[in-house]
Amino acid sequence: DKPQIGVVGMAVMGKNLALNIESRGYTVAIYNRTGSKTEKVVSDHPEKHLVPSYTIEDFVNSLEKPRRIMMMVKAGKATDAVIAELLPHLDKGDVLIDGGNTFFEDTMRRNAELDNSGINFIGTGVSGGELGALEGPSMMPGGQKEAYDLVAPIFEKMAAKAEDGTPCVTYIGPNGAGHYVKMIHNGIEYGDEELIDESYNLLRNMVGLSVDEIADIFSDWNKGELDSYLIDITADILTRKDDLGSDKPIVDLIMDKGGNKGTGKWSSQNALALGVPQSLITESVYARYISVLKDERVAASKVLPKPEGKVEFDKDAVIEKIRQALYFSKIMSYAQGFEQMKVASKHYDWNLQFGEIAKIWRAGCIIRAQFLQNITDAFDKDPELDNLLLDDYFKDIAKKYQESIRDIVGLGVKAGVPMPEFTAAISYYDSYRSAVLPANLLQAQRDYFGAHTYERVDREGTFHYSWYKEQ
Ligand code: NBP
Repeated sequence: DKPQIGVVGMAVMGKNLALNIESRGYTVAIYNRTGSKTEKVVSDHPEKHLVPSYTIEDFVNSLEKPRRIMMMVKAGKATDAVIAELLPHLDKGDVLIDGGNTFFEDTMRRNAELDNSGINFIGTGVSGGELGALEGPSMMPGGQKEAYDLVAPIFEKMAAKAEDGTPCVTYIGPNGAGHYVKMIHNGIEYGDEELIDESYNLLRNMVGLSVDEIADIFSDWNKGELDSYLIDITADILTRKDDLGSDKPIVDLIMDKGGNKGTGKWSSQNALALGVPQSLITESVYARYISVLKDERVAASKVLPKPEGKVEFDKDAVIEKIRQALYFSKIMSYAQGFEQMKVASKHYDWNLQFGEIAKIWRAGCIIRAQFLQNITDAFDKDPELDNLLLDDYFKDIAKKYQESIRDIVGLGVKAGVPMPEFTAAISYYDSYRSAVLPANLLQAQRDYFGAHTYERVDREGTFHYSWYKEQ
């Protein structure tokens, strides 16, 4: 049998995806620019139905038609290079898939360019890291619908399965829609991580708990509403000791400089471009940026004073309040993420299905969590829901937990523990629920110095005030 699909790129992700697809009963063609990597995959897995090629032409010719080719190479120039090499050997109707972490605008461009040559192009988000790629990732494919239908049977088999057995993959929309949704997924992932890290910081530096005690708390939290992959791995991380010999928690030996590969920044940049509030993801990006200024922070810690007052609280009560503040903030973050996707869907004409998106994030991906079922339910009840906060379940949580986050933000500020995302969460909530904001004064200022005009609340039209005329 000719291979039903081929994978280009035999680094960790491509290799594991190829093995995953093979394990679902397919023969998989494999190719890598550096041939030794391809050889190694085959020699490490002699029993697998893998068909290696060492030239791009042989690789393309080895495939069943219409060809399905999945690229798992470094996003950016490498993707363009691989497309340019493949293109002369492809036929109309073939389906090229980019599974890299590609910027969605690149996918829109490539989709349009390839469409002109009759080649289908699917840009798909793949989440779940190395293990997800091997055992079943969450996948967010976008491109020509008829092309997706040609790969759907394979994608559905290779994707993670939610508890109800549904594969964590669905057609997201045309051109860049899949990579866009993956970008928002990653932005939300940044936000989730920062919220957990702020909670840890409060437990450690305000409540004064040990790393072991905090590990137990996260373990407990993982049994309730916060049940999620990221809380689970955090609890595990906090139990781990130094692997180089001391008995210290490993977390105390890891340098506090946060890295990033840009997807959080892309989400924030896009939110700014579309005019959507996205303060939580953005604060989580900034939190990484300020963490990198380690030397400056160390110097500043010696000259800038800490708060003088002491904070007082009941320990058990404050731990529960931090849990509630975390869940409340997580809901604000997802409310903003889905709001951004709603605006993007209209702007780029994608017709995104938000309930389906929440559904495919229930398993396989890094943000998998029990509460995604609540988001799915909310959009099932009302596909046109303006904001998650208006759904009964989320409205009720906000009502029950808002006092806790107010208390925690108050205490944290008084204790001098930075909580940029908690603070952004309660500010967003208060802005969103305010019938009147001080933008009336803002409009007056703009009209005063720049004659930018304003609308009035009591009559139609555009107005300008004679600010420079004596009254
Ligand atoms: P890398 O992102 O490290 O890319 C390495 C692969 O790209 C190798 O196969 C390499 O071939 C190939 N490549 C490069 Br670099 N330049 C090339 C060129 N000019 N022409 C042809 N091939 C080229 O691999 P990865 O970590 O497996 O990730 C693959 C994709 O999946 C990336 O887009 C990544 O962002 C995305 N992703 C990664 C994760 C994760 O957890 N790591 C999760 C989800 C998505 P060579 O062997 O010849 O150098």
